[in-house]
Amino acid sequence: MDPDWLPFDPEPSKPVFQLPVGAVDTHCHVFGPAHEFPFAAERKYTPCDAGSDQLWELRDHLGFTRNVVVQATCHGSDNRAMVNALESSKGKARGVATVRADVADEELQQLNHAGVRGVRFNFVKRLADKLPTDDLLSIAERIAPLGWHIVIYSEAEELDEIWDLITALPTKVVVDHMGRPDVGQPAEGQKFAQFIELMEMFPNFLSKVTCPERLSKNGPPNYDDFVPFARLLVERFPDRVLWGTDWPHPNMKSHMPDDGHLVNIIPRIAPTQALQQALLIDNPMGLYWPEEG
Ligand code: 0GY
Repeated sequence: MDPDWLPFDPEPSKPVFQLPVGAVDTHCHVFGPAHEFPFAAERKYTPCDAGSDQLWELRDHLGFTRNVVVQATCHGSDNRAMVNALESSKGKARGVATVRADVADEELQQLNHAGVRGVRFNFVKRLADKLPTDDLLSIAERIAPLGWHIVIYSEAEELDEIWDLITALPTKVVVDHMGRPDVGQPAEGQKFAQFIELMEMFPNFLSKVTCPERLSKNGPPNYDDFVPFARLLVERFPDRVLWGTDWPHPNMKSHMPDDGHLVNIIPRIAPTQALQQALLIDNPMGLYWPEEG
């Protein structure tokens, strides 16, 4: 593990907000354990181990019913740790994979069978080497017939650069962490307006209203500056938002959040029962378990 790595909180508080039965944590990861699932040679960080058993313990402690496990960049395009987590969840987890353009059809079929429903394109330079646009488009064309979607991770400043590429994608597109806005700016201000415009212009786009711990400058336990951004999206696009913990919170440097506190933010960004039902159950179920709808 990197010398400055902050491990996840092993004893998060019990949230005061009671999650509705059926709630889905749509953004979490597994790391290793490294002795079983070694990290990728091309990784940009080496985390602590954070295996699926610990993730299921957290799920039960917080009161979630299901998870979406997003392939972490420290495992590159070796999806075995994530797939192992899906298998051990007994149907209670679906996944988002990382694949390269030369991925075999057979591997895509196996991932689909294991419960993968999307791929992630990571544009954050500190996390992953850039994939050529042609490769991304070819991956998009290969996964579209499976009914998968594409998850985009980028910084707000990169939106201009990637706009044409992401708006041309033939699938549903999920943007991580609201496109990482600067929450020191007003939520109604000019900078976030570009992201709202993206959501308005392209109805195939969804946003995760996630990562107060990463975006907030006010910090824990209330993360006040994060709230207006997430609430604006939840209220304006109630059927196109998703929530997740981001456990085990890779690359946090300022502090390690208490996951119970993160759950307590939900009623502040989704203040009515109808908004909570959409955010926590209907939207993720439609994307990851449509057959149960
Ligand atoms: C996140 C954020 C980060 C890392 C990863 O896959 C990853 O390594 O997603 C980050 O460092 O900002 O969404 O988990």
